[in-house]
Amino acid sequence: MKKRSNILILMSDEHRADVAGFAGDPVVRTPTLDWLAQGGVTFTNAYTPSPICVPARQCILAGQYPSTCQCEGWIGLPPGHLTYASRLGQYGYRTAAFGKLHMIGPDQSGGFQSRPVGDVDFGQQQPVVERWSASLPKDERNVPGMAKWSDRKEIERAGPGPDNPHDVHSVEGAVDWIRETFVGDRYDRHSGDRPQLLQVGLHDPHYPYQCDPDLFRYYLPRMKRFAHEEPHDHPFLGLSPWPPEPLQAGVHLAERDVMRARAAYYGKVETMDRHFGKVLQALRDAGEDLDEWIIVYLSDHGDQVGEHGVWEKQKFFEGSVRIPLVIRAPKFLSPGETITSNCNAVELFATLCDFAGVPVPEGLDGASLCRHVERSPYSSETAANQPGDLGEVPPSCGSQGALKPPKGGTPTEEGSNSPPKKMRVFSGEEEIYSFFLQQGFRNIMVKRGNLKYQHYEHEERGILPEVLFDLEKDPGETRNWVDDPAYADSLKTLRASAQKWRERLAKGKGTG
Ligand SMILES: [Ca+2]
Repeated sequence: MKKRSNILILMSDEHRADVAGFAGDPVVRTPTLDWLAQGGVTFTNAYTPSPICVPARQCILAGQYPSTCQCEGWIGLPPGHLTYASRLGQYGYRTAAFGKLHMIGPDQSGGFQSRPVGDVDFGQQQPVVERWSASLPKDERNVPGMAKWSDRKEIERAGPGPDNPHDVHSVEGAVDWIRETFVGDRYDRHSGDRPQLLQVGLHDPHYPYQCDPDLFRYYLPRMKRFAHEEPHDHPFLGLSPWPPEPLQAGVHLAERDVMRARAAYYGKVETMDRHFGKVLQALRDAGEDLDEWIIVYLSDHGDQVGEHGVWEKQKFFEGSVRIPLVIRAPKFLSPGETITSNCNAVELFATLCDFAGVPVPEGLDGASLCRHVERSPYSSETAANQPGDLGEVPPSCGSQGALKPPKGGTPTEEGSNSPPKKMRVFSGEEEIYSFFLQQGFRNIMVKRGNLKYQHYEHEERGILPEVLFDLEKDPGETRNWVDDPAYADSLKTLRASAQKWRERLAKGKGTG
C-alpha cells in the first residue's frame, strides 16, 4: 500500500513577497525559504484574498472569497465551516496546528484536530466587524478592543527588541510534537501509519518593528530607500491605514525612524526564516525525508514598510496584497519552477485536496494550483497519492480515481474524475480578486494579466475614483491609467467583474 504524503504548511504574517532571497532581495537572509524555493515551485503572482489578517486567514482556510465564506470584515468562520484541515481530516489525515491561525470565533480549531499551541491575545474580545471612530487619538495604546498602536508610533519605537514569545512557543511546541509523534513515546501517540497535515503559523514579521539586536545592527546600515515613497494622490491609497494619514519618509516621519523600522522588519523576516528552519530540522532529526513531504510556505498578506508613505497593509499595492507562495513537493512538482500566472491563496484548499487525493468539495473558489505547473502530479510515475492507497477513504468517496488537474483552468466533466459541477473556477482567465472592509470602505481588487483594477466605496462618502495599474508598464504603481483610452476595453471587463462582486457583497454576505 502506498502511503499518502505528509503535508507541512508554514505560514508567516505580513511577509511581503519581495523581501526574500529567492525573490531577489540582495540584503535579506532567508536560507530556509530559499531552500524551499530551490527545490519547489514559486508562484510570483500569488495574492491574498484580503490584505487584513482575520479575513485573509479565514478565506484561505475555507478556500473561499469573502462573499462566499462571509468573512469580509473582522469576522471568524462559523463553527464547523469546512476548511482544508477538516477536509483532509475527513479522509484520514491526522491534523495539527501550532501558533497563529487568528481564529476569533467560538470555534478556535480552524478544522484541525488539535492545536497544541493556539493563538495568543486574539480572542472574542475583538470587535465583530471592523469599525472604528475617525476621531481616534493618534498615539493611544489599547484602543478599546483593538490593542493597536498607531502606525506612526510603531515606526518611532522601532529598534532592537525581544523575539516574539508566542512564535518561540509555537516553534517549540511543533518541534516537541514532531519528536513525540515520529520517534517519541511520551504520549504513545506515534501515528506513522497515518498521513500528517501539520501547520505552523508565526506572527513574524508582523510589527512591532523590533528584532534581535544583532540582526538589527546587521540590517540597519544595509537599508535603502524605496524608489516610490511619495504618497499616491488617490484619497484612499495615499494614506497609511492607522489612523488614515500620509507617512512619507523625510516629510511626515524622520527618515532615520523609517530606516530603523525597515531594518527591524528585515530582522524579523530572518527570525521567521530561522524559526521555520528549526521545524524542518526537527523533521530531519526525526528521520523524515523531506523530499517525501509536501511543504507549503505562504504569508497571509504583505507589509508596505513605508513604500508610498504607507505602513502595514490594507491597500491593494503589491507590497500589501501580493504574497510569497512556494510549494516544495519534489515527488510531484519539478524543482525550481517559477509560475507567473495570477493565483490566489484561496486556491490552497483545492491544491491540498489535489495532492492528498481527496475529492475537492463543492463551493470552493478557484481550483488546484497544480494546473499551472507543467509536470502534472498525476503522471504515472509519481501518482503515489492516489485515493485508495490509504484504505481509510469513507464510502461517500465512491469509486473515485485520481483527480485530474483541469486543463487551462477549466474543469472537465468526463468520467468519475470530474470536479464537482458547482465548483467555481475563476482562474481560467487568470483573474483573481481581493477584498477588505476598512473604516466604512468596501474595497475590491480585480487583477487580470498585468492589469490591476481597484474599486473603493465608502458607506457615507460614496464611490471614490477608480484605480487601474498596469504592472508591466508601471511596476512601481504610481500612475492611474483609468482615463487612458488605450485601456477602455480592458477597463470595461474589469469594471463588470468588480460590479459582480459588489452585488454579491451588497446582498449582506460578508458583513456579518
Ligand atoms: Ca496578518
